[in-house]
Amino acid sequence: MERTPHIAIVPSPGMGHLIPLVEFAKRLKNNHNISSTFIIPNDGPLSISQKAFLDSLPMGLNHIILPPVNFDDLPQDTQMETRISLMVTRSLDSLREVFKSLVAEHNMVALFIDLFGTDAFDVAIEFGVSPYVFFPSTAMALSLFLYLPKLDQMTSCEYRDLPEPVQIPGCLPVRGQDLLDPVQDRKNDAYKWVLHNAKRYMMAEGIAVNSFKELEGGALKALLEAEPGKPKIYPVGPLIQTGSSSDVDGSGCLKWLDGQPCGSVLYISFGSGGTLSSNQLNELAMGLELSEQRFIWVVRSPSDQANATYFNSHGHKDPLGFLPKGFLERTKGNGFVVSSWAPQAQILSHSSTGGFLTHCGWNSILETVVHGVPVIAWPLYAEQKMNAVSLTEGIKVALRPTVGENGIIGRVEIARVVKSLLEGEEGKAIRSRIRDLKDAAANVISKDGCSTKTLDKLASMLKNKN
Ligand code: UPG
Repeated sequence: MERTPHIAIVPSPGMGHLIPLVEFAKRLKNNHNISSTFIIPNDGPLSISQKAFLDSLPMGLNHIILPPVNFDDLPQDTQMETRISLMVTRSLDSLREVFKSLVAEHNMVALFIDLFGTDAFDVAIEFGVSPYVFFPSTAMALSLFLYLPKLDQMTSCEYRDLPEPVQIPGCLPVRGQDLLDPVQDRKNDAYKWVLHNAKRYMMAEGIAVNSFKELEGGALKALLEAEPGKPKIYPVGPLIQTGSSSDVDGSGCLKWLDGQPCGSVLYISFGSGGTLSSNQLNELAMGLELSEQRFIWVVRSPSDQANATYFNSHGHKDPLGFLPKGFLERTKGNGFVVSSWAPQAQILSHSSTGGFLTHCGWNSILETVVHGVPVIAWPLYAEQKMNAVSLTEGIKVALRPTVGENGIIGRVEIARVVKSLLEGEEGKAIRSRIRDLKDAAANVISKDGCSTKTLDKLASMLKNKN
C-alpha cells in the first residue's frame, strides 16, 4: 500500500463547488504531498465544463464518476438543495464500493465533503476515515449553518415573517427574506435537507472555509470561538481558480480585451447556473447599450427559473438569438458577447477589465477581490442575497441596482449603475477599497500569510493520522 496520505473528496455537483475544492486539493498536493481522489455523484452525464475540468486535473488528483442516481420519482419543482443532497444520499452504496478499493490502495486520512454531502460521513466513519467539511461559501453562511439548528428551535414562523432581522453570530443583521433560498420555505424538503446537513456538520473533525479575516472579520471571529463539540474551523481562503476552467479562448474575448483601454470594460456573468427572465435579459441589453460603456457579457438563454442552467451551463438553445433585435450590430466594437461560458479567471485578471456585474456567487466574489475589480451586485438565488448585503453594506465594494416594482431592474437604472461604477465618484471609492482588499488577499496567501499557515496546520493534522 502507498504511504503518501490520501484524501477522498465528494463535491456537490456544480462548477462553483468543484473549482475551489480542486484548488484546495492542489495546495494539499503541491505543498504537503497529500494526494486526493474526487468522487463525483451525479444524475446523468456531466456538463461540458465539468468534464473538461475533471479531465485536466493535475497528477496526484484523480477522479471517479459514480453511477448516476435515478430521480424519476422527484416532482418537477424539486429544489436544487434537495437534488444535491439526494444525489449524495442515493450514491452511498456506490460510494462504499469506491471506499473499499481506496482504503485497500491508499493511506486514507480523511473524507472532505462540501455543502450538502454530510450523509457521506457515515461511509467514511465505517472505514475509520475522518470526516471533514470544505465550505466553499462565506464564513457568514457557515455561521448561519452552525446556528440554524438553534434558530429553527427558537422560531415558529417563516424567517421572512420575522419582525426583526436575523442576528447570525458575528454578522451584520440580515432580513429574513435575504437569507439563503432554501430556508425561505420551512415546509419545503429543501429546508429539511439544509437543516439535516447543518446538524451533521457537528460530526466533522474540522471545517475549512474559503474566506479570510479582512473580508469577513466578524463572522470568522465568531466561528473561531471554541465551544464544546464544535468542529475546529480553518479559514484557508481565498482559494480561487488559477487557470481557466475552459483553457481555450474559443470566443476570442481575451484577444478583444487586449485592444481595450485599461480599466474600461465591465464583465457581466451570472456564474455557472444563473439565468435571467426574458424581460430582464432584454432590459439588461438595453441598459448596457444606454450606458455606452464597454462590456463582455456571458449570455445564457432566458428562463423564469433563476438557476436554470445550474446543472448544465451550456443549456440547449443558442442564447444569442434571445438578444434584442439589432443589439449585436449596434454594440459592435463597444461590447463583446460570449455564449454560455467564458474564461472568467483570465478576464478578471486582465488590465482592461474595470468592473464586474455578478450574481454574487462566492467564487466570483473571491476572484474579483483577488484581482481588485469593483462590483455591481445582482444576486439571483442560493445565498447570493446575503453575499450582496455583505458587499454593499459590510465591506462596501459594490453598487446594487434598485429592483423596480415589477420585479425587474430597468434599463435606465442599469445604465446609471454601470456608468457610476466605471466613471463616477462612487466607483472611484469602491475601486480604492477593493484594492486594499486585493493587497490583504495577497498577503494572507503569501508564504507566511495566515491562510497559508492555517492550511499548513490542517495538513499536519491530516498527516498525523498516518
Ligand atoms: N466561471 C467561469 N466561466 C463562466 C462562468 C463561471 O469560469 O462563464 C467560473 C467562475 O470563475 C467561478 C465559478 O465558475 O470560479 C462560478 O462560481 P460562483 O461564482 O461561486 O457561482 P456558482 O457557480 O453559481 O456557485 C454556487 C452557488 C453560489 C455559491 C457558490 C459557492 O450558486 O451562490 O456562492 O456555489 O458555494
